[in-house]
Amino acid sequence: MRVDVLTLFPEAFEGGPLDVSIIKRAREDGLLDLQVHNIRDHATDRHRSVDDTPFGGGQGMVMRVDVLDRALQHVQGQDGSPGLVVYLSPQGEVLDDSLVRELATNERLILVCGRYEGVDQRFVDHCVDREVSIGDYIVTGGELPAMVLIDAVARHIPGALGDEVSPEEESFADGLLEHPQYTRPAEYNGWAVPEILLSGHHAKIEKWKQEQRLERTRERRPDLLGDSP
Ligand code: 4HQ
Repeated sequence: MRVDVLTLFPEAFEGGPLDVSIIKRAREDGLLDLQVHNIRDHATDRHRSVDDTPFGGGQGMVMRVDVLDRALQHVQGQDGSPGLVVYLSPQGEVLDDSLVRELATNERLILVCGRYEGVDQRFVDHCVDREVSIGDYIVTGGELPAMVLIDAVARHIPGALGDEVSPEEESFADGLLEHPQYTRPAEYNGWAVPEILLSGHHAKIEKWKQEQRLERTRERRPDLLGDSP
């Protein structure tokens, strides 16, 4: 899978979470081809402007449609497939497991990261296929949301999880939270691990884990079970 990122801060993608662990290996193994591009390279005036004041007034600056469109056309021309163009914004549909899986079916994604007050609406209307939010809160730019999306999507590329993590056990598909986890020592500071986990009764342990998952989901995220909180 190829993922292109359009950003004013390409350095935000260097030496971060996409350069370690599972995602680092997926890139090294050629399963994920991440290409980061600087939107400013497509500015045309002598000040290399990428933003301007909003029509109709209001605070802050808006990213220019002409610069964004030139950047996008340039990047789309680098590959046979135009890719699915995704703009990260709080106005988008909220990212969840089903949207992550859907995005992961694309051979190419182009992620557009906004800064300031966002991008000119004409870019969204004419150039963007999907507007996606990582949740109902504001971050400073689309770069962190893009990294979250790339990480979550890359985990669904066949072979990306290698053999230390099973795609089956990591699944969110049955819509339940995970059971609690414990490791040695079996007792610390008088804090004991649930006895059942030390019993060796495999079937009973599996039943206990499933009960824990259901109980936790009912308690913490009843919305996942279709119940009101
Ligand atoms: N922003 N999910 C405003 C977000 C965001 C989010 C990114 C802030 C875009 C212009 N993006 N910029 N939440 O808060 O995706």
